[in-house]
Amino acid sequence: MSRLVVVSNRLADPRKTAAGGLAVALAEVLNNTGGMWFGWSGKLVEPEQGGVAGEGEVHIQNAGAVQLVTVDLSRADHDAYYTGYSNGVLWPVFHYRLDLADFDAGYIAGYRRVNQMFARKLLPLLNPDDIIWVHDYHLIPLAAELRALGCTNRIGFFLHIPLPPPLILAAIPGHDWLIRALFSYDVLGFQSNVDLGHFTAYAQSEAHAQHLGEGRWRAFNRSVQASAFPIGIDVQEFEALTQAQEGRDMYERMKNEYSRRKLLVGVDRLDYSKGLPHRMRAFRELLDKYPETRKSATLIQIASPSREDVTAYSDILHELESLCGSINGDFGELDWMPVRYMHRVVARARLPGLYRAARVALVTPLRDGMNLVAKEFIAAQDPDDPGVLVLSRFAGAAEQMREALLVNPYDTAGTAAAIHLALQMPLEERRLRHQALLTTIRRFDVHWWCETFLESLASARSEESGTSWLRL
Ligand code: ADQ
Repeated sequence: MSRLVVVSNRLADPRKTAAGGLAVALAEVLNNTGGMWFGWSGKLVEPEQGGVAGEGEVHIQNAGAVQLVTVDLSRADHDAYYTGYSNGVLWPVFHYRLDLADFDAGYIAGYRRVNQMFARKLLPLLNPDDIIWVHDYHLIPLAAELRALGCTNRIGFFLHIPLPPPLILAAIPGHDWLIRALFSYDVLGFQSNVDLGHFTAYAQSEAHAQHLGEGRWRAFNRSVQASAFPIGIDVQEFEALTQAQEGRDMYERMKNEYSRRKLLVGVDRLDYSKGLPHRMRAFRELLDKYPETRKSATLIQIASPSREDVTAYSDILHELESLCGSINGDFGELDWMPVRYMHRVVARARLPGLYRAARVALVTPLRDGMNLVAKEFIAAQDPDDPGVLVLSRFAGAAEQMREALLVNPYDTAGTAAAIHLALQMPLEERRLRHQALLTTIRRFDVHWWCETFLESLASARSEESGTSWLRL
């Protein structure tokens, strides 16, 4: 069996519960193949500490059978590659937010420099038959840089965030370079059929790619297999967390605390793609339009700190604080506060108890690659008395989770009406919807995702024989 090498911007220690389902699932495959996980160490080296652009010290440590290999970044590289190009250009544009993109011409050079450095550091550690799986938008050009150094391994890429339509992509200076770089992979994985459709539309209209059938595309002297592989969660692991002591304690505490009210819950990273202000406006509309929900509904909104050095993120923080404050100010009573907002991370072991105690989950991003909170909420429910998922049609998860109450988060009145419906939904309908959703997330769990992607990558090579990798 070939060794698996996973490359991502950051690594999670697979031995820790806090790492979450994705890290656990990847660790399982990495463990089985004695694999390697490669990425940024998280360490920043300032110029006065000797940090030089395009250079970084490599650290190697073992976690069981898995080798963790990390590279430090200089301040200049971090600012251009991570804050600048990845989070200042690719993240907003891929989430359809051209208005928030900062197209500083210097960022792309730093982005390329770090991808080149990763390729240089990774190449000597590779065996000829290793399978390489690259993750996410930080590392789009990595395969092209590895190929330029002579690497002939199978390389796959999975994009965790959405891919926008060609006309939005075309706003990025250098978009043709980015998409051309995707053709250095053997397999491309997207979260949804919508994203896949955007890739193929771009491939045809801008790159004049030729369709070879069954999802294979040829352009720039290379062919690539492109498919949708919607990411899932580890349902069994999440159910076990729900039944564990901490999960049960949290559930009991929440049930007692909110015994007279119906609990609504939102759990997100504090990111403008998650639609938090829109959600608060819809909740306000609910209290306004449906007075019976006052005093009977409480929304707990957890928003974990994220990328606080980017201006758009501090703007969203202030907007959210002000919206929550005004809802509580206008509707709150001595014995009831409509919104409990917390700007922090909740320990992973406690999330299932919180989800299970909630009657409704609000997962209403403006755009999201998948959104795993939607799936975690379903996995944590009591099948005999389950809560209801209110889900944005713009989350990748909406493609699979049709039995949720799908909403348009830009439509404040429509979202408020859906939340009202969710709060009123009879038990029988809640059970039926939950059962259908649970069946889907069980079938397409994170193990399915890993296996189908890797099977596709393993079979990619035989079809590809005879192609010159180096002609790019
Ligand atoms: P994220 O945007 O980070 O990931 P998401 O899928 O919503 O988004 O959440 C990932 C994990 O973070 C979940 O396990 C969730 O429980 C946890 N989490 C989120 N907020 C939290 C909080 N406040 N406290 C504790 N835990 C929290 C990107 C894409 C998504 C895609 C994932 C996986 O943006 O669209 O689903 O990758 O591919």
